[in-house]
Amino acid sequence: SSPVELAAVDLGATSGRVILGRVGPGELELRHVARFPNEPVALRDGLHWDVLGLYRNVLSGLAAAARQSAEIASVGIDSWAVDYALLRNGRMLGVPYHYRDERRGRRGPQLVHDAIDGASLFRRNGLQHLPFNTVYQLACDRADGMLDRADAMLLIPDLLGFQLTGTVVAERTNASTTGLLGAGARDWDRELATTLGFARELFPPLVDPGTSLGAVEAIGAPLTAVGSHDTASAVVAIPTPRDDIAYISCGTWGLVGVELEEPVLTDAAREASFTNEGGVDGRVRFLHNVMGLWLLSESIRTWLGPGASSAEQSSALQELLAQAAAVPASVPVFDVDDPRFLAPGDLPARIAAWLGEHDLPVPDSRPAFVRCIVESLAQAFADTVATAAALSGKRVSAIHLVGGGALNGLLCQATADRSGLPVVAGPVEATAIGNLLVQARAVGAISGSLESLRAVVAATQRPQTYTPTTMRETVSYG
Ligand code: LRH
Repeated sequence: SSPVELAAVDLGATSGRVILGRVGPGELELRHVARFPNEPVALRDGLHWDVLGLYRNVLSGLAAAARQSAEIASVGIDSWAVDYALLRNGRMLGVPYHYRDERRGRRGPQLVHDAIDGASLFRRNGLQHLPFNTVYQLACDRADGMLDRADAMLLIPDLLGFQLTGTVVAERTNASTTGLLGAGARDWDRELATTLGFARELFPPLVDPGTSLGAVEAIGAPLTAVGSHDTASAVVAIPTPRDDIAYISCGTWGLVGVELEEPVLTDAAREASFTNEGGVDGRVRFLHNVMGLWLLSESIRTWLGPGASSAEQSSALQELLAQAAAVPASVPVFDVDDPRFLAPGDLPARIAAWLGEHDLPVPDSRPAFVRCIVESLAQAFADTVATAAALSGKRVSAIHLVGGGALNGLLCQATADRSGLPVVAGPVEATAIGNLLVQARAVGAISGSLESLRAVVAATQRPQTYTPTTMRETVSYG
């Protein structure tokens, strides 16, 4: 088979991109075509995604891709998980909410747990309790009377795919983050939906990654379902076929875990806040959501004020990281997973309050603050890798860190030091690569198991290895 050109649309919580890929056996080349910010909008009723702006940018990005490529064989879309639009007769009912909306986060779990307790829910859906899981958000919509008129619930990539093709489906890896798929069978849990008062028709037919979803007329290529949950695509692109590794998909979130064949539905897994999300090819992504680079980006946003552009924010971050490298690693460490850090706003003040409550010193400069965040993240990454190994019984001899976090050398080294394991960092564009590889296999340009897709990544990408220095003194909290 000969190489093909494919387009990946990858939407993250802070920015989106359209990337062209040339993929064939042992071949993988990326060309960045478009990059655009993804800025939430606060309305009176809460925090929303600007889905129309995103769709417009996807369309113009795809048009630019079509101009730059002789022939695009397929398009694939992935984004962050859990969020959705409600529709009736193909028409959107309102603007999708952002998972960081605080009010819904407070109401949803209570509404659901009135009908089913957390432990029973975990046994059914295998998901980590996050206050924004789709099941909780839908419970808010139901309480607000918003489900009365809806005849479909489409997750963000499925929503954009529907606008491009008219096809109504639910891609399975992303659907696994709703809390409404059975952990074992990976089909909609109709009984659970009925218990919660959600109509059957809300949930579209499930499709697996690799399914062709119809033509995108604007560019004369078919849309192919990929691991449309960005984390599922990122895990496809881990640059090794080896099994004895843990991964960290590090962007806004740090998704830390291992890949398994079967879910782990034990009480211990639930108590450790582990999740069993659906991976490509039926694998299980057994992981825990660590708060991630959000802690850095939101702190910078607070320090620079609301007027700063995303370019100004990222150059401020680079500068502070360089200064933070000179701060000793023996800064205090806080629990990055405290839910108080979830909502947008003044994070440095909330971190300072956490440290004060735990009788720990508050860093006295911005570089020291940044170092404190980096070390706290690294400690959580290290602890979570150890817990993933213990809960799954899997041997872990290296950590693969993929995504934007791979550019953060301070964080990669701190993770190596605090875990005592080598950290192999990269590729940065793992999500787009996973998206492209699944498309390439679907159109026949490459073939084989996930391991052989990963071998293509290993053969073409150059990750950087961070070796642990002798374990420094590790600080524990709580
Ligand atoms: C990362 C991510 C993560 C989800 C969160 C909502 O982008 O998809 O896997 O838990 O966003």
